[in-house]
Amino acid sequence: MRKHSLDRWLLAAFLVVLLSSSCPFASKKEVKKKTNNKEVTYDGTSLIIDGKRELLYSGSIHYPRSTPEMWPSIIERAKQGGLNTIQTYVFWNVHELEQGKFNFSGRTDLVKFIKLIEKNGMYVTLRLGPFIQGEWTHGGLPYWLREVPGIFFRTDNKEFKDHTERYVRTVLDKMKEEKLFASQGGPIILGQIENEYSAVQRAYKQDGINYIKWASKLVDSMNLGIPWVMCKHNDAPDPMINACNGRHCGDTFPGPNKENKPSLWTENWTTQFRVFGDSPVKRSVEDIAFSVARFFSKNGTHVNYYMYHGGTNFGRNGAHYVTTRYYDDAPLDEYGLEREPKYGHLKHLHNALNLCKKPLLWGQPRTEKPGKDTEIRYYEEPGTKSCAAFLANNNTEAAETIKFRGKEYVIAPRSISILPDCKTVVYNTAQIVSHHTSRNFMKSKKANKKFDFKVFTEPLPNKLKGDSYIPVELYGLTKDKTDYGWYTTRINKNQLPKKKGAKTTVRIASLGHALHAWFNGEYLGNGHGSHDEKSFVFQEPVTLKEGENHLVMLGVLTGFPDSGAYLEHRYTGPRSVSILGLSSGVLDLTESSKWGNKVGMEGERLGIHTEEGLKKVKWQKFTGKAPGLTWYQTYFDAPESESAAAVRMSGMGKGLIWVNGEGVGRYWMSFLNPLGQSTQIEYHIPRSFLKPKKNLLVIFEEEPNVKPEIIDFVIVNRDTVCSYVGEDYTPSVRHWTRKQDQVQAITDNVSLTATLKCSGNKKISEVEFASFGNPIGTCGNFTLGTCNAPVSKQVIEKHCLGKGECVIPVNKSTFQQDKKDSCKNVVKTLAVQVKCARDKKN
Ligand SMILES: *[C@@H]1O[C@H](CO)[C@@H](O)[C@H](O)[C@H]1NC(C)=O
Ligand SMILES: *[C@@H]1O[C@H](CO)[C@@H](O)[C@H](O)[C@H]1NC(C)=O
Ligand SMILES: *[C@@H]1O[C@H](CO)[C@@H](O)[C@H](O)[C@H]1NC(C)=O
Ligand SMILES: *[C@@H]1O[C@H](CO)[C@@H](O)[C@H](O)[C@H]1NC(C)=O
Ligand SMILES: *[C@@H]1O[C@H](CO)[C@@H](O)[C@H](O)[C@H]1NC(C)=O
Ligand SMILES: *[C@@H]1O[C@H](CO)[C@@H](O)[C@H](O)[C@H]1NC(C)=O
Ligand SMILES: CC(=O)N[C@H]1CO[C@H](CO)[C@@H](O)[C@@H]1O
Repeated sequence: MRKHSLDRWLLAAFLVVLLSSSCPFASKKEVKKKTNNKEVTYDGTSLIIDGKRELLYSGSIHYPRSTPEMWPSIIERAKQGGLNTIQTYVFWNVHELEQGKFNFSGRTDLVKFIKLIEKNGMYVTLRLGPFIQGEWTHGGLPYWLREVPGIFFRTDNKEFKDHTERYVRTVLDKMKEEKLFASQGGPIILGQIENEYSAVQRAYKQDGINYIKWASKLVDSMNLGIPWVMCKHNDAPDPMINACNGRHCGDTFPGPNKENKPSLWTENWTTQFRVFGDSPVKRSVEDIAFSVARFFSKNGTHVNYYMYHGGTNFGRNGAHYVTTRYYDDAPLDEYGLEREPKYGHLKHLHNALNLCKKPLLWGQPRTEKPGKDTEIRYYEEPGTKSCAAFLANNNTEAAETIKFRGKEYVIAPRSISILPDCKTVVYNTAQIVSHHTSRNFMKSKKANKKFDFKVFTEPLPNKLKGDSYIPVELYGLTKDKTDYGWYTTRINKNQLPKKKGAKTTVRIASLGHALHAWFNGEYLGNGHGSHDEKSFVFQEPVTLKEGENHLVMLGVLTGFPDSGAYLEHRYTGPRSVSILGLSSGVLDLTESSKWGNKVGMEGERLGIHTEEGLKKVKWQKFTGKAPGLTWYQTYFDAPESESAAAVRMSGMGKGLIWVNGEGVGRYWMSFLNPLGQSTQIEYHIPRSFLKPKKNLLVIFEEEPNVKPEIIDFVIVNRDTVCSYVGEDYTPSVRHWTRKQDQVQAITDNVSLTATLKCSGNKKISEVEFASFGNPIGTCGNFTLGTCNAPVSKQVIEKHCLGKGECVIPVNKSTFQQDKKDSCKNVVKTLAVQVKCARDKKN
């Protein structure tokens, strides 16, 4: 049976190839007729859903990186941002934590997540794995898989394929049972199997090719009525669609590997994920808008923002060294709030592209290159007036004038203007007319009482059992149950003649990730690697005493690795340990001593991060000073208001946080970036973790002498709202609509305006800055330039105070500069910053 329907699918695919290659326009018209076939198909132009072509604006949102309580708001905001598709990975290791025991409930309720998306009238792209990378611990593979005898991940290996098939079928059968595939009337339109495989295929040679063919056949043979993509895998076997991941797919993507496959962009990085210790980097929305416009100008019909909402790596979910906050710089920030203008400017871009939909999907592409840095790409539908153009200026320094169909257009430096009728500019990628916001962390009044910390310090083991001659590998020791593994050994001084005058030193070479060491019960200190250079050497002077000496090491993980070939064969933890400065030279303890081991902390074993577990140890009053490896606990009331909440870990070193037993994540304040700052200070506590009063905060801190009294709770808002609009900008795309082949203004006064908008029911309570002139800076930090219209502030106050949203015309007469302009040659910009607040009366 299966064989038979596979043939049918292949035949259908073959027919599409045939039609689209021999007679492209006939085939394009063909699909206009609505058929009963609800299967999702595709051709060289686009995906065809329920018989209709679509331009797809998709955003990645990962269900385990927020809470079910946050999902509705995040998905609605994504929809408001102009997305019509949500893409998520399926995280194998959250669903099958223990072999054979699948869990799809609570925080891992994938079906609920997909149904919420469906409720919002959006589509879903499911990226199944088995391997997902995604800065997720172990790239989404369950730990136990690593211990399956004879296993090699992601290659033609029976054990891996058997477990993968079981997982894939479990997930896909579940989706099918719930009728979630488009062919069943559900929202899932596209699937992805494997992930960025090109990156590792070479390592596996022919076995890699066999594996990918097998994976492709596996999902294909399930006849789910959706196409499958393989991203960053240019030679994806048919019928898998090869898709692009990257920042500039409009330029880097060689295109589909068959004429009948559409051009899809599955990961357009909205920023870069952050690791502890790295320098801050951001990706500007102008750059994202430029590359998305470019991709759609070059046959692209699907873009996916990776991430649209990054969220939080709760608990120990992050991959090695990855920060707990994930892609906070995405259009929706970690807390699910619109990061403006990234959110709004992309929303406008989607509006502009939608105005071009008909020519993009039905027209023929043409290109002209009028200058070195300029390019015209347009689509015309033969026999109609339908036409859309993209005018691109790739010069980063200067504006360029492009002449197109008898009209001249000035295109800002490195930008693309979109003309949905080949006449009217409705959008320019570099001119942001949507508002800006700046995020505020406000110290909570309610949560920050004087905390009464209690402490419990982990006992230091020194004679653990074990007979390994080398310190055992740390991933295998901890088995993803904890970040911590103990190592102890004994050295007998009497057997170690010391070199005269030389200092004895213990030297530990570690493969990662971090380490603490003690000698004869005394703390020697700690060391760590980084995401790019995991291994490090820790070296400290020690004093040997007569008889037995004890060396204790604590190997610390920051998550499992998530990329590269042979992931099942990664090693980490302390590797070689030696004593230097002996008359015998260097004593290699990895050969002359036996090592004892213990997995995890006592506190973890007893579960003292929970209310019940708490009682199992004796807590002491915190007196202002504590050694490392100490647990801290206290109670706090929920921060006021309904805004998102976070805890600022100032004063602390490195460890883990729980609130009411829920894992908030790993924190690492002491790993400073090159600017000397902690990489992440605030740690998100979802509201669903909190109750109104008496919330239990438990912290496990690795380092000594920290200052928990400095910790504070904050509420998060984006109540600082700004606008920054140049008088030469293109008015908002919202003025326009499309009627057949014409682009029409919705109003007859299309003029340039700046908009300010408060979130929630808040109102503009104060104008903090306003200048029509040449102000400088960014939202939260504007300063006056050399040119300023003195009435600026009054004008804004008149337009905006007391309103939830206001629109300000951006032109000279608004700011009374028609005659008395003191700097006539300056192109003016309006910069405004206001504060939003809840109306006191309500
Ligand atoms: C499934 O996972 C949820 C967390 O999302 C957890 O609360 C629940 O106990 C798990 N169920 C089982 C049967 O393990
Ligand atoms: C876009 O598709 C057309 C065929 O419809 C092809 O001729 C052209 O080369 C493609 N352009 C790009 C940039 O891939
Ligand atoms: C645009 O300019 C960049 C350098 O700024 C260059 O790498 C790229 O190839 C240019 N693209 C085109 C299409 O000219
Ligand atoms: C156009 O003008 C009218 C009245 O002057 C005003 O109410 C409306 O908001 C304006 N529309 C736009 C898009 O500026
Ligand atoms: C504010 O802007 C000025 C110059 O525009 C800059 O020197 C300063 O570092 C900025 N301050 C902050 C906190 O960003
Ligand atoms: C400038 O703004 C005023 C409102 O302040 C409006 O009446 C006028 O039409 C605008 N002028 C132009 C040229 O857009
Ligand atoms: C995951 C991945 O491939 N990331 C790449 C994103 O792009 C930057 C530069 O464009 C690369 O340095 C990263 O390796």
